[in-house]
Amino acid sequence: MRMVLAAVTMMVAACGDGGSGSAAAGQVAGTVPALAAGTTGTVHEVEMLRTSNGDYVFRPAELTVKVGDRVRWVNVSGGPHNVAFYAERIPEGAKAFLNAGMVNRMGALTGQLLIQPKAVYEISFDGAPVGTYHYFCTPHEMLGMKARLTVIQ
Ligand SMILES: [Cu+2]
Repeated sequence: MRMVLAAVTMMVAACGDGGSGSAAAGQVAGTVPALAAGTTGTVHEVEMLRTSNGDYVFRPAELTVKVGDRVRWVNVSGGPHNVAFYAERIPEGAKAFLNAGMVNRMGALTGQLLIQPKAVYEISFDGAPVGTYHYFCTPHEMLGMKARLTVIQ
């Protein structure tokens, strides 16, 4: 019986998607989540929210990621929010890169609105031009909902 249990445990571990909280932390850290092909980097989360002061913010407002990483924006509160990049404030070549890589765009460099709480929007920076990307939230730009992302090699 003990051997059967061990075999089942190994199968779950091999799948890597069992949602098992009992796996050793070291094993989890070495596991690459199922993402788009070629994406092996870290996933960074940025919250989109309305603070208790009534400010609309991306948190963190400044983030540095590596080429190959992904950024996942999460609608926490105060939505709808989105991610839209300033065409003149992104690196050379980034416009074409983003327009090709942003899913469900509302327009050039403009991601879809996230309406439901906890809705997410992800962009892979695999192959992205390095440099600083300035972006904002279309509904709340005038309220100062702006941030920047720096992509390094
Ligand atoms: Cu917003």
